[in-house]
Amino acid sequence: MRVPSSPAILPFWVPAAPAPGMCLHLLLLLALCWVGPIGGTRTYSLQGRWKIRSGNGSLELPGTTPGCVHSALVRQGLIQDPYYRFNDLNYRWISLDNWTYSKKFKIPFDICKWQKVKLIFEGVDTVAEILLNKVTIGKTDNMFNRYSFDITSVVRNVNYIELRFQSAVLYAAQQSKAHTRYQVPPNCPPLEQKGECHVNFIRKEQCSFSWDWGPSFPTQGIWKDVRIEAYNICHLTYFTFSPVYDNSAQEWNLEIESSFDVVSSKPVGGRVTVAIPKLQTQKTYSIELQPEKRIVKLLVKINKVYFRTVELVEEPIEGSPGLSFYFKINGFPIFLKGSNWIPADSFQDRVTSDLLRLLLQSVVDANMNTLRVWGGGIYEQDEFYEICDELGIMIWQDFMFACALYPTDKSFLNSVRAEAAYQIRRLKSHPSIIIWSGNNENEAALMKNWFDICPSDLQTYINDYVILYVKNIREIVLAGDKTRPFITSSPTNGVESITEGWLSANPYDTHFGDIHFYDYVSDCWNWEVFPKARFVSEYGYQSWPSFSTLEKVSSKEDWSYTSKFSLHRQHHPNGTDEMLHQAGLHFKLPQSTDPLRTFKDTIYLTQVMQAQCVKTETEFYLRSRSEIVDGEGHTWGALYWQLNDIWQAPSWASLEYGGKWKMLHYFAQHFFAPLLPVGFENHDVFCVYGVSDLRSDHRVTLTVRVHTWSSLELLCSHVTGYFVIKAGEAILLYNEPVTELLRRCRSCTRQSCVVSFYLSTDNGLLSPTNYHFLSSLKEAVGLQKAQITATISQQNDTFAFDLETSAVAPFVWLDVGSIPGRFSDNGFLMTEKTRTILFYPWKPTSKKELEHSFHVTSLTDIY
Ligand code: BMA
Repeated sequence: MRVPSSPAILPFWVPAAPAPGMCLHLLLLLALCWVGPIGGTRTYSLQGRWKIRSGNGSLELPGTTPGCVHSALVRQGLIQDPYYRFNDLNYRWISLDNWTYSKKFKIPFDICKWQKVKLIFEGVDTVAEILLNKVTIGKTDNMFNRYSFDITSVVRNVNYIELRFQSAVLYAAQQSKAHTRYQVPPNCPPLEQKGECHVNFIRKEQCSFSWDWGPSFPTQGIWKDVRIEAYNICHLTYFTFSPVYDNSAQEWNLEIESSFDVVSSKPVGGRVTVAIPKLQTQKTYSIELQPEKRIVKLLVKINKVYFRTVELVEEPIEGSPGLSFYFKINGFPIFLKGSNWIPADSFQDRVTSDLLRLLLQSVVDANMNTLRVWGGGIYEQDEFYEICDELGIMIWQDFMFACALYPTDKSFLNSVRAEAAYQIRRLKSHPSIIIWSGNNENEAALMKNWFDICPSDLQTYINDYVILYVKNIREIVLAGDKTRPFITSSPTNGVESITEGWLSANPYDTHFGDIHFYDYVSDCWNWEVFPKARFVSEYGYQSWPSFSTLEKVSSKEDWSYTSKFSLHRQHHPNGTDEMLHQAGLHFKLPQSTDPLRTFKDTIYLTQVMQAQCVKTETEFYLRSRSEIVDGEGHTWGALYWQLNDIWQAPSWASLEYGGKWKMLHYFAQHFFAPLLPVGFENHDVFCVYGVSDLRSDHRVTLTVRVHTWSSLELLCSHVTGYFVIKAGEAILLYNEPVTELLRRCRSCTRQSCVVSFYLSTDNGLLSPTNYHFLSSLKEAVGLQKAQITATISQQNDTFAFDLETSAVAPFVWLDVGSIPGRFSDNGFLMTEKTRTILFYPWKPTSKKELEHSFHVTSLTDIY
């Protein structure tokens, strides 16, 4: 008898924000008992030390598995940190070489006693020929696939294994060249990205050939587990499950799928016991398996508990052409608020459990409930999804295709088919995943003709698109998982795209599906520039990471906004100018005569600009959920681009490489709060909406305050009567012409005053305090240089920063450099003389260390 892996299942699973519901972890155990001779499995891990050799043998070094060549070279001191300065270019040779991994090993049990022996790779990156004892046993060409090779006839007690890799860059070029019938664009990334070409011809992390926020490091190596499995009679190769609701019996069943390799030449009889101890559920089934590969499906009735359900609702909306696009989780409409996830590092072996937990905890701490695992990266590690299950983070899971067209020749399709089937099987038991999506922006790329395709050739590419995402991936998804929706692309028009033949003339139609929206030119403080769409799954603005993050990978001569280094790290064409343009619309640009000071001030200002822009845009989407204006609205999702960074560079991220929170992340904590007042102007009328993601209706009052820039004394305050905000709703609570508001508050002008406001419920709940600027801050009158001091004290595991200011201070930014941790709030508008902010360290630190590293900046410091 043996007990295979025992994944946790999470019935009645509720997304984290706003109020975590009951999340019950159940342990599912599958126990097998064969009738007849004793079977069994022995496993031997091949993780650990391997030998790595360069193509011509000039370099030989030890390497660790899981890992890659770059990491091995770093560990041996043969190269520096690949992220340091221009090392991405200096180390390009590594990915252009063809490396070999090898290992001699002795199996610690008598291999002859086993009928079947398999070599299993959970992940090979990417193109390799595999030899065991000098015999080729197979080839790999897809880093997203799991490979299992039968080595029964080749394996001995002492063995020599080799993986002869081919450079991913050279392989991609070769594949593209061999595709002679027509080109499959894009050929190469924009020059600014300093990347490699033809990434669409290899099933490898697409951004590893560079992206507009990331470097080119096309790694080679064994990036996941590798082991030998030996067994007799019969072997369970995997088991997975999904909850299925039986409508007629009105009860839940657990559909368990298990796959067996029956080695015995005769049928094998046995018993399978499914046990869920927490539910006191245990059932035993008798099975008989014929020789060869067998799949067994069992249906187990589940009492008492409910499972997470998901529904993507696309239905007509009154007063609006088109269809809705929103998610119902457990029967309740949920506004998806969050951001987009990219790989946490170019070298996956550096992504530790601690780092994953830290990044995902930051998602929850910022009141997000959803992440989109973007299609240009990787299907994440098991642990990523396990943590999301646990923390209640919903996942929009893309398939790994992005911003490109793809070939559909037989071998490519076979590889993708195996990848899709495997990933569905691996991931479908995670309740955190709520939707599968075929690709990132490839419907848009075709229909908006990003790659200048001749109209007469378009049909060829459309056919390829339908073959890949509809006839293959979609079919595999639907066959493997009936519990979640599938859409072919993001953005897409959903069922409207299907009606138009799977590709819509305008995938950015605000009346259907999701959209991506980027506009770096228009004034982001003006909400009228944003689309009133059903669901916005990408939007954002760039900023620079903090100086303490950049300092680690740069040297003195790099520390200016226009240095060679700064330009090198900016992969988005025109990105540098766009940030300054947007910041310049509302702020004075830093002018210090000290270049280092100007650099630091500019970093600060780009973060202010980004935070303010994404805030305005997100708040617009949040308040557009309950209304239709000119046929548009009913917005039920806002996922900004992007959550995290892959290295230290300017990007759209709100978390820096390593996890430090940018100002935007602190802002997200506010604008994604479950109860939020949103202020804005509509033709000189100041309006406030109340937005609620609370689970029940609430009686609220709104407090509106007016402050003058020139004094810490409050000018005036007004509290409204009671309003009821229904669960999940956004309603107008307040509107007053700005002139009247100013007149009421003595000598106020747009330039001299600022408005703040918050909601309070009658059971004591408070929203964050929000604010509205009545003019650009470069025109503000009365702002004084604020002297802000902090007294730091330790309170158990946290530290209190007691702040005192001499004047009203916008965008107060507390920084403790490289000390890992986050503040309870940051980047805030300080309108009161004192305020206490907490610092939550992620590693042990001391008051002394914090005092030493502490620095505070507010807007007037950079003027
Ligand atoms: C979208 C994303 C990414 C990109 C981002 C910013 O296109 O899907 O490809 O990084 O915009 O340009």
